Amino acid sequence: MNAPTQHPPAVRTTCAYCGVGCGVLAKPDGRGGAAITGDPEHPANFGRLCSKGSALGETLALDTRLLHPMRRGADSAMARTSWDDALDTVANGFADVIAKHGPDSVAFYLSGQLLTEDYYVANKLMKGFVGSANVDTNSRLCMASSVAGHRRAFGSDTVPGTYADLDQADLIVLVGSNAAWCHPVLYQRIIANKRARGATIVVIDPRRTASVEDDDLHLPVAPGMDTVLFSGLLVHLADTLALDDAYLEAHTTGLTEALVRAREIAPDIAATAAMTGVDAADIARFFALFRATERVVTCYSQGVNQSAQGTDKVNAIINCHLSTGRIGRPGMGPFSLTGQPNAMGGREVGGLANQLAAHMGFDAEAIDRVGRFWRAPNMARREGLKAVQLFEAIDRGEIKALWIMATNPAVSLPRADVVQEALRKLDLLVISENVISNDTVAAGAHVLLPAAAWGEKDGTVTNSERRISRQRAFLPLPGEAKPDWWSVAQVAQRMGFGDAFAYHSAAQVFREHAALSAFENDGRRDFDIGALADLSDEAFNALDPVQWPARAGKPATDTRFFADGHFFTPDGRARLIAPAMPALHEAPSPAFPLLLNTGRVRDQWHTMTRSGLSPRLGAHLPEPFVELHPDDAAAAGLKDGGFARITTTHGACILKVIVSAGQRRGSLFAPIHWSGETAATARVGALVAPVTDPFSGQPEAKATPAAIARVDYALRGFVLSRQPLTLSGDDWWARVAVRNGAGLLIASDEPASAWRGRAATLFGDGVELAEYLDAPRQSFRAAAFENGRLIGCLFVGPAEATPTWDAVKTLFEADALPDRQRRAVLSGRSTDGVADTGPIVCACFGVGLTSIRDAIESAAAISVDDIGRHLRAGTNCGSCLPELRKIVAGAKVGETV
Ligand SMILES: Nc1nc2c(c(=O)[nH]1)N[C@H]1C(S)=C(S)[C@@H](COP(=O)(O)OP(=O)(O)OC[C@H]3O[C@@H](n4cnc5c(=O)[nH]c(N)nc54)[C@H](O)[C@@H]3O)O[C@H]1N2
Ligand SMILES: Nc1nc2c(c(=O)[nH]1)N[C@H]1C(S)=C(S)[C@@H](COP(=O)(O)OP(=O)(O)OC[C@H]3O[C@@H](n4cnc5c(=O)[nH]c(N)nc54)[C@H](O)[C@@H]3O)O[C@H]1N2
Ligand code: SF4
Ligand SMILES: [Mo]
Repeated sequence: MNAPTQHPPAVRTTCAYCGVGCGVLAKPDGRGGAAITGDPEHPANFGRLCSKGSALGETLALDTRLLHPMRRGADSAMARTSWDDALDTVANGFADVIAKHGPDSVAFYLSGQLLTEDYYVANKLMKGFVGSANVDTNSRLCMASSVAGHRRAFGSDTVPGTYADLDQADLIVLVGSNAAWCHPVLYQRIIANKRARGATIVVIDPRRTASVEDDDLHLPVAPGMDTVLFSGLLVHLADTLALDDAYLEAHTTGLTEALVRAREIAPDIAATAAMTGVDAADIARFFALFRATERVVTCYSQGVNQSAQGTDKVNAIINCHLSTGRIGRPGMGPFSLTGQPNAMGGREVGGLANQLAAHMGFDAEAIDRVGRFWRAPNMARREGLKAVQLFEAIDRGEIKALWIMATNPAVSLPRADVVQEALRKLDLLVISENVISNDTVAAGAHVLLPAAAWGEKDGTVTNSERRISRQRAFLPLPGEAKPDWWSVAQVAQRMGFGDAFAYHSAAQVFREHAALSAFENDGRRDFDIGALADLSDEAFNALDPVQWPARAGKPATDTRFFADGHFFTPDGRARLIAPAMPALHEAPSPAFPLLLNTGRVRDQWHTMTRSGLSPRLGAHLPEPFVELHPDDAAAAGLKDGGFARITTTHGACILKVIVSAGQRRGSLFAPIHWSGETAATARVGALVAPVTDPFSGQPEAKATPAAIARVDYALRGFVLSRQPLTLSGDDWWARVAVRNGAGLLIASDEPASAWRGRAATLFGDGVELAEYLDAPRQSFRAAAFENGRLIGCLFVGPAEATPTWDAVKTLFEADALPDRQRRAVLSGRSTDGVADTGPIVCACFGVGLTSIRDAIESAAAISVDDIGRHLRAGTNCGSCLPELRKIVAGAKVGETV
């Protein structure tokens, strides 16, 4: 019947990952997979994809998926159940708790990875029908400070600019944004502007990241001190008569207070330099550049938002744009880069506990308006609990029933171990998930609901430039998976709210959401997509990417906001805000002398439930690590490639050490991606303090006082197996995706002889083991064969002579091995000349550092372009170009990189 067609049509959809919101063409292969390419017609990427987007096809397998509803039995074990039973359990469970303890004893915890339609239905159920505003989202950990800053300055949560501004700017300031790794396609657009038009780039980040090229100005600001820098800039602009007095007079209020405060915080360049730790000459250069350049875009992300002073940082930045009138015109403006694919959609529906719906707050007029529109019997009348407070209330037993959708809080919230324990206290924990296990599921759900995943979902997402794009299904729903909006609507119906939740399609939900945005709006609210409220199902299916505002009856002309100088405050004027004097929430102490900064790496996404499935992505930075400055490493006796225990008041981790001069002295950087599922001891969120910004409630994730100490393991090595394996005991391990199997990188204090005993247990009885033990040298190698097929490898050796796995991995990944290769496995080399390419730099073509260095040393390549011609590295998605440039530059000055 449904035989795979030879040339199935490509489906236009949107990338599963970041807020750039790239258009993707997915061509199903008829066997559950798909070929993925960039959509040349999508205005966010014009056909480009980064390494993560390009590898989406490697993440579609169903092995780790939750495919059926599950319910916890009397014996505490999870067992498969019917949708009917699962939905009844959720509906009755919530109704019981509400009846006994009131509406504020229940909560939803949502995510910027939900579709707008999922988000809308969940928000409506809680805020209009349950009668509580306890709906918060992982956007609280992500964009909340930008939202609060926008609302203080503009009276609305508006991102004024568009991506085209990045093509037209002459100065682009990246503040707390590692866009080269986190918004790669946008970063390539910035670099294209630099190359073509000579735009200048300034990067403000305590670390020298991949986003800093040699000729860029890098200001290694002391953690948390951005407000000082931008206060100093405001003072400089005022003192050098660079303010736009006419604009300030016509369109703003608050300059005097903001400037008086800025002078208190940062009276001059010397004071700014002293507090930020940045060289005074570099600060002067930045100030002069900003002053002299009309077309400036200031992009900011988590180095700004995720901070105990995040909202003030946002306003300190916006103050500089408002006071120079550089907003709402081509090539200029403050630009908050959103993280998740639908961070913006979540804000549009009101997914945050302090928003109601459609960019309306909890004023009486808005409550009345939304209540009438929804015909809601039970409107929430005040703000609900924000994420960190919400989980504290769970820990205290005040919240008794929680529904988590599309987020993994037992990894991603501060004090993640405490969060994981708190979840166990709930009377009812419902989790809607794509995967059958993660650290949150491991906390013990009562009901698990299988959700449609990327590739199966159907609805809309909004990117950083307010552009709404369709995510379209190109694969059938597997097992009994269902869209998230469907499960919420089903539960609502079972709670007695059938009329308001009789949805049968995403299109129907979208139309209602669009109608609410326009309801009694008349231009008073920024968010208005009334023009889309009457889309037919066909038109919704065919919808091209569209930017808001899209007001009914108004042509979509210039999509920048504030070009007319009108803002959404009561008096229509923008507000300059006086920030507080910034201070670290907790200064380093003798016990915890360093500051732990946490963030992202190029090829992993959050808790790795999707990106962790791709062998290509796993090759770039395969192990959880901590990066620190050579001086701090020397003081702690740490060596590059060794291990260290990082400790804070809240928890501890053991991570691989990377020593890098790009780190600021006194700072540690550790990625957030590894969890209890993917590593032995790398739950970095467990170390983070639960401190929040006073306005946004967003947690500080970049500056927790920490200590570091060396850890030595006697042996190091790796395991490759066809089935995923876990190690018990005190061994250190990290899981890595490999083709046709699973990999573990390991470190251990058990002697080689003990590993010989473990090999048989690891690979199972009845396999044929080829072994090699050199006890005096502490080296053991085993290859396991089943019917002549290589099914496992275990290599351990002394830490000074760690066996590398590249050649063995290549042999293992090949499905059928010729005899001579089979014999060669234990040598750790291939006889076919499969060279050890070294750590992977280019994920698209699997090109490693050794190959690149060889090409440079043999003079075959002297530039990044040559490397592309000889090895293809960097010629597909371009995500590795920043690293290639560093390697070439390093080789030129004879450095090792
Ligand atoms: N590869 C990849 N890309 C992603 C994601 C991912 O998981 N992986 N996640 C997406 C999501 S949800 C988000 S929110 C974005 C985040 O994107 P980014 O915000 O760019 O990423 P982060 O690495 O969290 O932090 C950015 C930088 O802030 C710096 N920083 C720390 N403290 C300070 C400070 O006090 N001041 C300043 N100026 N800088 C500071 C850090 O050193 C870091 O380099 O990325 C999105 N894109
Ligand atoms: N220390 C520290 N902590 C941080 C950060 C940091 O920089 N430092 N960054 C913060 C930020 S900005 C963010 S955005 C968060 C991200 O943190 P999380 O949201 O916790 O991380 P994810 O791995 O993206 O979790 C998404 C989960 O939802 C599932 N999922 C994906 N799509 C769907 C879907 O459509 N439906 C359903 N039901 N499930 C789905 C996935 O399988 C996965 O388990 O982490 C935050 N935490
Ligand atoms: S930049 Fe990369 S991760 Fe982000 S949307 Fe585009 S392809 Fe996806
Ligand atoms: Mo985020």
